[in-house]
Amino acid sequence: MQRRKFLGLTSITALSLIIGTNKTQAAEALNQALPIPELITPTDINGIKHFDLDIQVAQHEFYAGIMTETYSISSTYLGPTLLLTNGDKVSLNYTNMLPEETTMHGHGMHVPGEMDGTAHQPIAVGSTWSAKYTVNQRACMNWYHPHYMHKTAPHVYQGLAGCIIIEDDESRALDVPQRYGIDDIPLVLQDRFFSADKTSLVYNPSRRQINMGYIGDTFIANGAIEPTFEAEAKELRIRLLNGSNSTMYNLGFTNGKVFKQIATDNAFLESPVSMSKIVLSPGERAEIVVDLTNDMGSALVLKEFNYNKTFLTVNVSKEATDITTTPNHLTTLDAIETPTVQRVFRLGMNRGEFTINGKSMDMMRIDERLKLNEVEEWEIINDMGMNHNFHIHATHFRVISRNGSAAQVRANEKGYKDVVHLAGNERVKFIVKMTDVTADDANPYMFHCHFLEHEDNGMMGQFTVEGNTNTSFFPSIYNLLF
Ligand SMILES: [Cu+2]
Repeated sequence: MQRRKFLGLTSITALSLIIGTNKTQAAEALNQALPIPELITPTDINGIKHFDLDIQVAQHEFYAGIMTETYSISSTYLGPTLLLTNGDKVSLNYTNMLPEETTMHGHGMHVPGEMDGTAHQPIAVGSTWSAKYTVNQRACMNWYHPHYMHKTAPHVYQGLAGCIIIEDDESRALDVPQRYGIDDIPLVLQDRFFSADKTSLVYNPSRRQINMGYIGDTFIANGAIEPTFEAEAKELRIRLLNGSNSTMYNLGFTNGKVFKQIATDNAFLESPVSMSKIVLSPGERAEIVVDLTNDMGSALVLKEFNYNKTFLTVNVSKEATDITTTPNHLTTLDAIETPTVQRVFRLGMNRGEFTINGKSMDMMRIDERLKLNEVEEWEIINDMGMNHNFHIHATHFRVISRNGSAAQVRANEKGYKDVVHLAGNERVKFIVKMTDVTADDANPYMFHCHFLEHEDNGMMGQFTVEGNTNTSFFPSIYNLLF
């Protein structure tokens, strides 16, 4: 079939294309161990942890012997893991060495508007922008990625994303796996299209793909194609991130092995939830613990079942060097409060542009004005027949109903979330309260669909938060510390 296309071409062109095709067939995925993103050591300056990060053009080996051009953060694809402790004073210093402007947003980070890293805080070519704040939230895994107007999707696609692990006293005291790279691993799940010669990542979605998902034919984990991880015969904690642009992942082990979800986007669950499949929409995180104690010598395949792809093979090949026994009680979450404000957000489309409440994103328009410490109920209504999700910056929410029913809220979405999935024509209600940090008209927060093609094509809005903050989190005063 492929060759028929060449019939009308000159023989030389056809020959070169055929050679190109053969070369493509010869390209083999690098047979490799799962890359574990580096944990970089910050520089302590006057009690502030400085992380220096270079956003750059790079070359990454996905296929044996072939270098693929990427964007990355102080790496060859993706970026290092930033390990933060609740209460840390940090300065994430991003230097833009790309040939174009970008931004770097801390997804899930509870920070003031001017430190949020959205399109309102662009990083000019050759310049450095710093996100400075005091970490003030529970243990979880967040992530950093660009948030540039109309270009979030292509920038993330080229490789710009990294994990932020937050620890606190409670997480450190829990008997859960927490040896990074040994029994506690981040897993950034993505899918990509490569050029025929594998030297570049191809971002060129059609109108249909913008709507229905730009779903690559090659699935990657931490920037590797079907890598393997050598695990100890004990509990293994995997911090899953759906880092794709717009793909729903339905994950599980091919042997049906049951695992426990211990954390949602922004915190531990109160108790682990047992499951054999987990669905994650773009931007969502889930920490799972799989008990490999009795699996010595076996290989477990972590698979994506919607598209029948392998993400990772876990070889249980090492004796346990430190036993953990994940407890049945993990944390106590704050009680869900009674709302005093209601808002409705309808996800739709108008003249080819995605909309929220009939409006496409406008950086000059503030869509909602919130007050600090006011308890709000937001209803998100998906007016379309396609998948969407909904993400709010700088905070977490608690889902209280799905399609009008509290019983339809899944056991594993009862924790702190910052992204919630809505299948076609679904609706969700959640309770949200902004605390500690504010955002003004010049540096507002955003809410949006995290299917990046939808976000880039209008499905996003902006909100401010007004009120008196604790000055220790207020950057203009806090900046004096730097
Ligand atoms: Cu969407």
